[in-house]
Amino acid sequence: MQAYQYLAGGEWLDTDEHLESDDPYLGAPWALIPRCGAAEVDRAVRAAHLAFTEGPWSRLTATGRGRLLRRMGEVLAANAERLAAVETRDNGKRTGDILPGLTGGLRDSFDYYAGLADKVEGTVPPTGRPTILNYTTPVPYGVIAAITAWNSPLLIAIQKLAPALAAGNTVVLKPSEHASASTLELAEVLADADLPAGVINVVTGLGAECGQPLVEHPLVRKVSFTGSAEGGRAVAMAAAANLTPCTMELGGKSPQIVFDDIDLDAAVFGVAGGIFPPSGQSCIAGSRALVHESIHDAFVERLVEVVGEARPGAPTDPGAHYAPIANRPHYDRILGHIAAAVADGARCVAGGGPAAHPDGGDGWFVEPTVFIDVTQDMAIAREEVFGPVLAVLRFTDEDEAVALANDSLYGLAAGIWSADLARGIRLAERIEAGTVYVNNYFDACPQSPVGGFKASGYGRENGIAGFEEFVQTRSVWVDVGSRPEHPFPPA
Ligand code: TXE
Repeated sequence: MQAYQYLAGGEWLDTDEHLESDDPYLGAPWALIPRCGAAEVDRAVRAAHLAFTEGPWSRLTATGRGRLLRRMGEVLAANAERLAAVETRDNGKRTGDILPGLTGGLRDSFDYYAGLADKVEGTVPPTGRPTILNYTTPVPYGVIAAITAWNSPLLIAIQKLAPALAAGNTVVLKPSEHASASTLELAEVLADADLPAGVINVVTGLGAECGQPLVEHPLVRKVSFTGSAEGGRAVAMAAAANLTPCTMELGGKSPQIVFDDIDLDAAVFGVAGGIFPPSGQSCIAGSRALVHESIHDAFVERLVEVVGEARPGAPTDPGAHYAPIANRPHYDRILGHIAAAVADGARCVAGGGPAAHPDGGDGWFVEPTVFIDVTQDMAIAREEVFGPVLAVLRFTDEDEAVALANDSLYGLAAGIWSADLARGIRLAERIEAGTVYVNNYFDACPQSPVGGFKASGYGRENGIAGFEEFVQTRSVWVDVGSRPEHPFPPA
């Protein structure tokens, strides 16, 4: 099996113990990742702190950082095949879904923030004080703890690295124990961009053993977390001990609202395409379909036909309609949600359980599954499955659709399918979600901020907002023309 090391201060290091990482297509371990604890975390954080306070990185100008980021985008694209292959092996994500990002959108992240690095400026507020020069400047935090989830480790890590480094911070990455390999190899690749040692560090291991000490470390100045709401709560509580600020990119239970004026195939293809290709393993997966009463039956009939045409395949196979679930615990979790939905009285009209492995192996495939007769009180309408399971509900008018959409702890994304764009925009203003799609789903780019409302998190990634998460404002008051009076003058 391939044995990985962790990265601290430019050195690749071993741990006494390792964790096995599974290949979900084989249903068997393929790699060993370091089981880091507090000692390894401390070594990585101190290396990041040293790189931030001394050495070449701390002396780089903003333009110099931008130049390095552009180089990072180049080496990312040059190593796209290698990185995509290791991520596919580690979490079963289709290679065809990873590659375009590495040569396109994620490379663009580095270029976008390279360009922004020396464009974010301070201000000179009009204080009205004749002898005072007051100005503000954006100041980097220092060491950023970037904790990521297993479904898209490269995408999630790069969305944090690019703005954090552009702003002048240094980073300690902690990928999920279920899929750490691609992040480790990303750090190896990015070192080819002549990054000074300690700017990017990677520790791997369990949330409680490795993630928690990272969040609690006194030299960590900001936490950027991507994961479940449950994980986010634990991290936010730990960060609160040191009053360390966080950004939280969490889960969702995103609705897709289908009106009776939309072409039926467009609606079915759009809704199915908004959850099933990544087997539902996307934070913004549109896992609730709210369908206008008048087209509900026709919509469901066509949806069942289309979903029935989905074929499982090897994640390296360009023809695979869907790939395995990323890890065994999550595979079991999804099957548990399906069983609970049946027990609650929802009616399964497509899928409903494990899918036959395309080559008869032991990997973890789940059929694209559709439930109808779902009511708002059912868990399948409220809890994030993070799997290929779509809950279909009915509505009769716009107000009911908005009420259903907003009746959720989450508020990450939403889709609106209607031929009436004015209605789409009108509803987008009423839905509690950080991203609303009208007649499309799943799009994203470095220029446009993403993030959640409510239990889906707080803070933003991508765009200028994503850069501003990694700087804090300092205000400086310079007295240029007076001298202090005696503070306690005699009566
Ligand atoms: O999350 P977990 P997973 C969400 C998605 C789903 C979840 C799946 O909606 O809910 O992520 O990813 C570390 N202290 N998003 O299962 O378990 C853990 O080791 C410190 C939303 O990985 O929360 C892992 O590295 N760290 C997202 C990371 O947290 C801890 C897009 C996430 O683990 C910890 C993708 C602790 N106490 C998935 N406990 C979005 N909104 O953009 C766990 N970890």
